[in-house]
Amino acid sequence: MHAALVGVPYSGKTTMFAALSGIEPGAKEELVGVIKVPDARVDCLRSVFNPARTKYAEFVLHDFGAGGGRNETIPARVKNLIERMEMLVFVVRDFESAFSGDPRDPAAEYARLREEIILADFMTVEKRLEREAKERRNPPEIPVLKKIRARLEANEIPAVEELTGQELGQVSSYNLLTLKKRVAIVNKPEGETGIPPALSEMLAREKVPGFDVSGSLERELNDIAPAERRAFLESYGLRGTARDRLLAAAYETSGLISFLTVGPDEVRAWPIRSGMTAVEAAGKIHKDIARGFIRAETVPFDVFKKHGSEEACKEANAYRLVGKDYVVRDGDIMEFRFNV
Ligand SMILES: Nc1nc2c(ncn2[C@@H]2O[C@H](COP(=O)(O)OP(=O)(O)OP(=O)(O)O)[C@@H](O)[C@H]2O)c(=O)[nH]1
Ligand SMILES: [Mg+2]
Repeated sequence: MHAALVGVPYSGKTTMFAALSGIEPGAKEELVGVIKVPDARVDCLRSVFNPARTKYAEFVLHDFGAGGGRNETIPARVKNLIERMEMLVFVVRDFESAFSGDPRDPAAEYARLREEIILADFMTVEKRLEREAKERRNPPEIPVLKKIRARLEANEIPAVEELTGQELGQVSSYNLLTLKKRVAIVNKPEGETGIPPALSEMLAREKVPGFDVSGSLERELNDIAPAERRAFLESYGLRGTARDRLLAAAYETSGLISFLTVGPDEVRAWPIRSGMTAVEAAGKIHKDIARGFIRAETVPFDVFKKHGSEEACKEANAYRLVGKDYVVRDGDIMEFRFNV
């Protein structure tokens, strides 16, 4: 999963990048941080299998800097870059800033970002439809684009649930910003918490998960020994880090789950969309495994843990044989049988 921090200048994107990724950035404009998604199931399986490699799911965070003019909400250069992301993480400022000319108004800032992605997509869609009106080639995505344009014209974010998987596929090459998953982070001063009601209402209306963080405070965690971080956060009344909350929000809003693979070579978590079948999950590992799929053996992690080992699971008949259409569940340990 690739996500970009998006916000107006001085909202604290780079501060948040450092806080969330644990990486202290240098002067580079464009920052990439790989966050390993903590997973107690992987920790446990690692202790059982003692594998050569352990791989956690990864969440890749990008900060594309500001660039462009100071008055632009999202500069064109950044817009081109965030098009390639799967998720937008909006950062809105809720602290007094000596740099920004704007007042402290996180709801207004969020509204600006929201308008900006609506406008950007409207222009993309409108341009395409205008060209189509001249060319009259009638490609299959035209009705979908019209549906989307109607939403955007009404200043609404098109609801992904209203489009079928096929329709989404037809417009996927347009990389529309409003069809991406969104999460909002409210950047608070140290010691303050809470999302202002005007903003929470906006977020709730469009089902965008949001949470409040003091970016500069959480960034200080980078200078604190890991063992002391929890006590530091608790002294500010905080439970869990900004990173944990971002990952939880991101997984929830994208409907992501993980299945697991185990063995002496590797214990690994594989993030997939909830609802994927065994053969689709196999394809995440390798196309050949999906192509030559015969069946899979699976056991839920909790059941595995209860028995404690592969041998004990086999003795207890805990493994299930499943076919291509089996819907994979969060925490399933999967072993695929295939022909190449
Ligand atoms: N008081 C306070 N200041 C903050 C906080 N987060 C960031 N700042 C300050 O606000 C300024 C801008 O922060 P950045 O993290 O550089 O903001 P940015 O969004 O990356 O800015 P550009 O990349 O220039 O658009 C810096 O001086 C930060 O120290 C915060 O939570 N509280
Ligand atoms: Mg920055």
